[in-house]
Amino acid sequence: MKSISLIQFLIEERRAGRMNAELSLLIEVVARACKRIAVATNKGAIGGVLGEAGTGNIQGEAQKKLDVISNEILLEANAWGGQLAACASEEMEDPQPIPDMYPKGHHLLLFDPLDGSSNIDVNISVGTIFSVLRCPDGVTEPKAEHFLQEGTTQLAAGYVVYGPATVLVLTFGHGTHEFTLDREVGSFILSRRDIRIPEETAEFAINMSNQRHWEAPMQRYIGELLAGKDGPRAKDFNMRWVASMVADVHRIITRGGVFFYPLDAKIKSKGGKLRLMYEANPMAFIVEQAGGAATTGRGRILDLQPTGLHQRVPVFLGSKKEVEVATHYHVEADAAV
Ligand code: AFP
Repeated sequence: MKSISLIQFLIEERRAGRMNAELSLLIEVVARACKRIAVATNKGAIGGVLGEAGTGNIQGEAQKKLDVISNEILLEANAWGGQLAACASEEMEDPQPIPDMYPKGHHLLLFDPLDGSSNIDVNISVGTIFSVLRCPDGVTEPKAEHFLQEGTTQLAAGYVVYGPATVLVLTFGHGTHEFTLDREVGSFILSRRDIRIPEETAEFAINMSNQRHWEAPMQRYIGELLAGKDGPRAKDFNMRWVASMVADVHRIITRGGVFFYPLDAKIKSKGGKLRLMYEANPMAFIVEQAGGAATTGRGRILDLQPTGLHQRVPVFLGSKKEVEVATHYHVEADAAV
């Protein structure tokens, strides 16, 4: 098969009228920035990039050096291109405007610059997650409220996994596609087009150590999976948990499965663990475009009206059948109250 680079793929999508020039340039800029983050993460201890940065972020989390480095790489790369009106990041309380000396574009970019950073020092896959929105017409100095758009309005979403291979997975509403970084050439090459997630699966991902804090419907659902073929589901299920959402989702994009970070008594006051704008929404768009499903346990994630830039939500995503069963148990329990 003749190899198709990301740039060629984007040009073909533009010619087919499925995306405009400004958006495809923005995707190229983000992909190029992620190549620089891949170089930084690959250096590990000999690059002096492991360990704590000594600073904290808006989430009250200690920042890793690579959290800060990745954030700066993405901000710097996207400042001068002319495709953006502003950026927002997991690592920054407020949106970052585009410096006045550079032309402004019509897009807003949100990102988790380094997802799974608690895994960096132990050399487990981490990643970057991003989401692209349209900047509301007439808005020249975007504020947080201008980013609070439903996930259904995303123009593009993607993630890069920095693992044994560096892989970019992307959607802009016409299917979900995978590109693998050819380190020799320095280009992302199309490795899978129009990915489909199997509707059925026998593999689930959840942090089991939180079990005692889960709501009753989640206890029931996971209890039935663990009961296996002798239980009500009459099928054995296997479990995986990397604790890097990008890696857990990439496994599901690759071979199916279901991922949960449900609401539990420990995080109830926060509304969940994972962030809506730069974790749940982009992953939901990617998964749905690959034939999967993504809910909060009570409703479709992409239909949520955001209320805050760093808002947290419960996340159920992956193979459609299992997301539907788990969601049904929650909706049914709520109806019975
Ligand atoms: P960090 O970026 O702080 O490591 O958090 C990773 C994450 O947001 C997501 O990638 C994982 O799915 C989830 O948190 C892991 O949570 P637990 O540490 O509770 O397993």
